[in-house]
Amino acid sequence: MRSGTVAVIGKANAGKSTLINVLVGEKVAIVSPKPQTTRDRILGILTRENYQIVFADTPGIYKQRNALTGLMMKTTETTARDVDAILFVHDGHAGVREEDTELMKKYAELGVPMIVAYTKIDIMQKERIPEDVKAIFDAGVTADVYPVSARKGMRIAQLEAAIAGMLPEGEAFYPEDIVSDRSDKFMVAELMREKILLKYEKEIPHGVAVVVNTFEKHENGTYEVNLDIVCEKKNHKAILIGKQGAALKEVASFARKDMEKLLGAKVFLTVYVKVREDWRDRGSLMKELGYFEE
Ligand SMILES: Nc1nc2c(ncn2[C@@H]2O[C@H](COP(=O)(O)OP(=O)(O)O)[C@@H](O)[C@H]2O)c(=O)[nH]1
Ligand SMILES: [Mg+2]
Repeated sequence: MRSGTVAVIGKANAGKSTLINVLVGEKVAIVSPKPQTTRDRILGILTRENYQIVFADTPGIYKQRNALTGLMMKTTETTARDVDAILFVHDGHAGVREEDTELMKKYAELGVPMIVAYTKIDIMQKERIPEDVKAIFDAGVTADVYPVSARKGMRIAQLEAAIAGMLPEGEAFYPEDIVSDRSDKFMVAELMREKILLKYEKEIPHGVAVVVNTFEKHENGTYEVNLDIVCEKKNHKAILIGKQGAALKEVASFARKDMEKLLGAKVFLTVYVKVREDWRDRGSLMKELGYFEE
């Protein structure tokens, strides 16, 4: 038996969370076309007969802009140092630039085995793949490169085998039916945040935190969920709610459907929008909203 933890590293939007979801075979991390979708470290666990891979999804590599992105970058850095292997995810569709190969080298040199997943090959010209792989080698990156598509599930089995091959011998750490280290309550908040990321533009989704106040299962099997969407500005609140509440009603309804899929039961969802001025710059407020410094 092999087992170990794999840090999933790469730029914002590279496709890290999507890749973990397909490897694990369940949605353990939310996904959106916007950067800063993943804020916390989340574990996704894949158990087979001969190995257990514990993927640590990370917020990705950021320039520090405020206390939240600062904490997100720190989460990425500490995760990369404290694992058995690194899976560096590169968006192949975006091309290979020097800054990309420099980043790959930086992580390859940490002394932890690393491979590169070159993803999104479903939306790019196939001819470019060998040229890019060569460019990565020529730049001096000492890691094997695996072209894949998470969205279309292309070449995922090869990537999985390569990742398993990097892990040390050892017993499984988690029971085989566990796919995530996060609670249903956490995932419910994340699903709400995902729908906000998908629906609203610009600063609005990045300034939002979701706080679950009630998460209760009733005797008849249904769930009651009450949550707050906390935003940074009064005008953001107005946009979030929309004309006669139409926008909020729509996102809440999308989120509720996903929550029902996750929980396998009917969900009664109540959502309030609250304003906490500039919470992303205030450590104490961040803590209150569920973002901790460890
Ligand atoms: N076409 C395509 N899009 C992808 C693929 N993987 C991820 N994406 C998209 O890329 C965006 C960012 O994905 P996400 O997993 O949130 O990236 P992360 O920030 O690295 O975790 C989302 O819109 C995904 O749907 C892929 O293999 N092919
Ligand atoms: Mg992510």
